[in-house]
Amino acid sequence: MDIFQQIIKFFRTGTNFLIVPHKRPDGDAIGSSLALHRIIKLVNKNSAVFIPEEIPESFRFLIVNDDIIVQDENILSNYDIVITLDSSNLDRTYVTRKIIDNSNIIINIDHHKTNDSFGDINLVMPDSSSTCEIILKLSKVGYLPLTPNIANCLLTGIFTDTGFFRNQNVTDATFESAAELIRFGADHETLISKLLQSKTVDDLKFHSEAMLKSEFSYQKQVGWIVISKELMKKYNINDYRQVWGTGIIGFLNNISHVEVSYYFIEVSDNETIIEYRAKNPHDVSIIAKHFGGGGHKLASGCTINENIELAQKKVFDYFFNNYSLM
Ligand SMILES: [Mn+2]
Repeated sequence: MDIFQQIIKFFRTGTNFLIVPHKRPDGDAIGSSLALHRIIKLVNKNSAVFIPEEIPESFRFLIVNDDIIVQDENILSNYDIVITLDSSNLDRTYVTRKIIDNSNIIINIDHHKTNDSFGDINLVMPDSSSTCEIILKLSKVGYLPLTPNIANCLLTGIFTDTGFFRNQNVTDATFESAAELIRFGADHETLISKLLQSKTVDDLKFHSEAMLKSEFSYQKQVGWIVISKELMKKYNINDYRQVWGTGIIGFLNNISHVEVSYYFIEVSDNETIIEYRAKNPHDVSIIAKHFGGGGHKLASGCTINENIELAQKKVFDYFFNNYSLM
């Protein structure tokens, strides 16, 4: 039996499902989680989504009233089947020891090529644009229900993970998936407006000042921006996770001579997140993985438990010694 059929069988035989996306969930993680959650409920099974942090403001419009999103692990009801979405390794998910002990099986559905197949069942499709595209395929193979609300969630993940069809992960299948979702009732105009045209004045001012701080090296092929807590605070970014919503991450790649760009985000005195974005043929997943992170060839990230200056030093030391590999 192929993996699709194996997973679909669980939707028939299982009873209680727990859906777990990756930490700091993005559009693909949230979209695929909400979509699969609703699909499972429509086939009359119990399902809950476990996200123990605030869902970013920019994706909250996707949530509908009867979605069950649990923030506190202690109030999770019974579950036997855990499905992780869009996570390349177990550490990237919110799955805890207790969740592993309480469940019978972990199904890992993902599209990161760095996925280490941590599940009991692994549906990993690195050629897929997004986890949402895999969920669409799963629903078609299994004749599972697709409503306009589900289609909206899946199209959101395709939009955000492909940078609205600009990234290298886009294939003819991506456009076909999007067309199919629109036929199932996804409202692409509303999604584009909610996802792209919902920034605040502070977001744009923050973006401008971050650009003024950009630096370049290596014949200007490498660009980076250091995003301090102070800079965030100046523009009312009270939570570092809002930085992604401002559109600054990856923005330096709009410059013709930039091949690779880095974004250092100060989380605390001993925690720095680094996001990497590249143009073909570079592969920044190598550097993210070196520091315990993961992601894709052209978009990856990691966390370094150092202050922002030391984190920069570590990344640059490694990067400039290994640039030819990337
Ligand atoms: Mn994804």
